[in-house]
Amino acid sequence: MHDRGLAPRDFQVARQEVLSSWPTGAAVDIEEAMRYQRAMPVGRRFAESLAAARGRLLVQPRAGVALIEEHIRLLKYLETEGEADLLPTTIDAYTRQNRYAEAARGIEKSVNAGTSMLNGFPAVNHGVEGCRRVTESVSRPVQVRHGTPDARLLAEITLAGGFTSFEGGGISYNIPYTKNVPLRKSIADWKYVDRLCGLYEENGISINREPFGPLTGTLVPPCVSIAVGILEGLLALEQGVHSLTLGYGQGGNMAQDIAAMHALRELADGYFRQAGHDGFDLTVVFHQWMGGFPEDESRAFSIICLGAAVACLGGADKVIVKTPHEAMGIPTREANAQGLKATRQLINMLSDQEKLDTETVRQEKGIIGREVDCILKKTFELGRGDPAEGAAAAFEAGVIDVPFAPSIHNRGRILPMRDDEGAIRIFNRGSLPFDEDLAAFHGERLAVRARTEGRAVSFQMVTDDIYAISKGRLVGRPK
Ligand code: 8ZB
Repeated sequence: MHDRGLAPRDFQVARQEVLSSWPTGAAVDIEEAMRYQRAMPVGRRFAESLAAARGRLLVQPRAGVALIEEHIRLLKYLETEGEADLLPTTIDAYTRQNRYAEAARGIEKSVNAGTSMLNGFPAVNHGVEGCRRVTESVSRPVQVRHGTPDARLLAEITLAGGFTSFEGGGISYNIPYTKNVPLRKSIADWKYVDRLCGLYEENGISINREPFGPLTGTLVPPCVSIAVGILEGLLALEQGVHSLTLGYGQGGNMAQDIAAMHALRELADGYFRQAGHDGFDLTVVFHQWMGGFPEDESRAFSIICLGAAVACLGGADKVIVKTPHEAMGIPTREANAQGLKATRQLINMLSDQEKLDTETVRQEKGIIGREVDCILKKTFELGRGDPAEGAAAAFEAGVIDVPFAPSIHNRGRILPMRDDEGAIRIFNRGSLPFDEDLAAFHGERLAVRARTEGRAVSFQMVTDDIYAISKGRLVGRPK
């Protein structure tokens, strides 16, 4: 197998630079951090909790506020009142952009205001000791959730701070989140993050890694999300990551969503083994609807519960929950717990039932498999077998194309829309390397909808679809 692991010497040089780039970096002593992690109770370890749950669907919220004590109270509430299995720490937007001086002002303002003036927890500013106070205060594993293209310092500080899982990837935390960051730069910076996790791993400390599956959360075809997840998975495994969770965001059509979850697990497993990896621990996470929500809380619960059902029927290991406040912004802790409880009720009721496996689900899974194979075959050709070079070249060529992404390094030429049953299909495939049969399949499905609605397939359908769910429907039908 080709060894693409970051060279030890390059990694050491980069670490010095990263740790000296902001004062709190100096407190990271990796030997001491490993001793600290090794002494943590197994109940607060993410990878071990995922592995121990096999078959039982775990529930996790998103949450993060500016101040340590306030953040601890929030997590404790979600753990006790919300009965969350796994806890998050959502990082604020300044920290995600490495703007630590502004994060510091946000902390100051929050102290003065007596409430959070940041949209998440500024972990870099709070430093190793601040992070340890958080992770030590709860009895569940805590994951870092963010959206950071260069997360090297954030990873150093949070892993030394007792976090045991780290979300993101060089593609999924660049393309949907930034405008100008070159893909080759973010992929290189994430090799550092994965190598850091790999280093902990080699020292007997498992750190779970979770690429961000939903991407823009806006009519993303399953094949695009899955292809990116597999590439980021390969990049993580190459650096020595062992516990890997790949994600998928709810699209809305149940058969397609269930099929996508099964396809994600099976395809990823196949590609990883084909690349010579084994002994990895792969789990899958389902994200409840990442698109626009209605303001009406009862209607929001309906979307949350459909997501909970599909997560269960699709065999997810974990579900990330939304809240009835989604349309309004950051939820109160009470609303957050409500989302958790609604999800839990549904999961409990479905867990006693047999999994659904219909002909339609099998068909959808077959289609997704062929699509992903087309995309990845071309990607590996372009990269001569290297997933990093392949990913960069594939985005340049539009072989991978994420709809509605802000990045200039994404072609943005594909046009996805819903078919007559609400499944996400592709109207204009841009440069996605589909064969003729696949292209024809998408066209046929969209023609059925056009007939039903008595209008031609057009960009108007895309716009209608984007707002449909928040207006109470799945498919954006004409009035
Ligand atoms: C890409 C993820 C977006 C989702 C939620 C948003 C949205 C962001 C926080 C948060 C609770 C926070 N989100 N920041 N939820 N606390 N600090 O992530 O509402 O659903």
